[in-house]
Amino acid sequence: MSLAQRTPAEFHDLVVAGDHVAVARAISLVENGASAALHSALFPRTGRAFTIGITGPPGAGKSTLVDQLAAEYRKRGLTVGVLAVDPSSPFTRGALLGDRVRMRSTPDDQGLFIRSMANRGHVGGLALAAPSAIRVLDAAGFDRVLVETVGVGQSEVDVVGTVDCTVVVEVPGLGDVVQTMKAGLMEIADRFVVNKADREGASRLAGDLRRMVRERHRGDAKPTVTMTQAQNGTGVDELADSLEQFRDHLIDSGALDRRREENLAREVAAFVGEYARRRLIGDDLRQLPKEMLRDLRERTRDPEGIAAGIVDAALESSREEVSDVRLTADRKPR
Ligand SMILES: Nc1nc2c(ncn2[C@@H]2O[C@H](COP(=O)(O)OP(=O)(O)OP(=O)(O)O)[C@@H](O)[C@H]2O)c(=O)[nH]1
Ligand SMILES: [Mg+2]
Repeated sequence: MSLAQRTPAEFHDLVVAGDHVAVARAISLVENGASAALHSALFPRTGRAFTIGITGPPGAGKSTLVDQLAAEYRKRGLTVGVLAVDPSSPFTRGALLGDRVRMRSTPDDQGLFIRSMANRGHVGGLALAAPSAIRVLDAAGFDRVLVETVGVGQSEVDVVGTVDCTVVVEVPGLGDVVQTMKAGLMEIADRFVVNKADREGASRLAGDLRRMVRERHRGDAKPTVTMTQAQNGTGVDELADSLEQFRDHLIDSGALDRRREENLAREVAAFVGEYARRRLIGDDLRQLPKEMLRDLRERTRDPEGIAAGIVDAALESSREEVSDVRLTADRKPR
């Protein structure tokens, strides 16, 4: 039976059973923003997977590393879902980095699912679609979910705010620890990886990172620094060990629940913004009232002031509606 012939409930059951075709379809629905029923059906089934974001500059070897890490987890008997979140257009990136690695699932391994996600202009963009796609993989029962994304500061996608653990991948020759600090990576990294350890300067970079962590990091779970050669898998088992240690720490200390609660609350805030925007002004910005467009053009009111006005007016009128309803109810004859 094809997916199209299934009822929504049957479809959801297939996703939860980890059926690769159904999972792929569910992620497409999420990407296209047409999935409210799917979200509410799957959400209660989530929270089991440990989700790991792998971030770093273009060409650092993230895909190669994710590939190897997924293989390492499979060796350990764990199932893995992989999401490569790619905010840039295939035209610029593909041409720029002709040697980028594309990950592929092995068709006969039901325990490994790989999918890439690009911004196809859906409302809210990847920032809102990515956490939902991660949850599809979580609901599908994958033990570990790996999410590849380019580093902060270069991307509108804040995958970091949606995963349980963030790995920052650095490579020798692309920068130093001062840049790491400036880019705010110290704050987001739970684990550092120095990839391309076969290259000159790798040991020095790792040493500098370790020193920086010792000096600057507060809290009990200091980020580790692991050197890897993703190309041949060297260091990947050590990385998996350190990720599993971090997971144990998060669970034992109760920090995992706190982190997830914070992430979900942040997502709620993002959705409030998105829904309010959709409800109040829609997708076609030329549909803004003519006098607002004129005020903007003539620079008599600034964008923030107009936005605040729109939201305040909507809240005001809904408050009036509510009190109307109450008045009517009060007047009901007994
Ligand atoms: N020398 C060396 N090259 C590596 C290593 N790991 C990956 N590479 C190479 O680096 C290039 C880029 O690797 P990718 O895995 O595509 O890097 P990426 O970070 O996913 O790149 P984008 O997704 O385009 O940002 C490829 O040619 C890899 O073969 C390594 O440990 N040593
Ligand atoms: Mg990649």
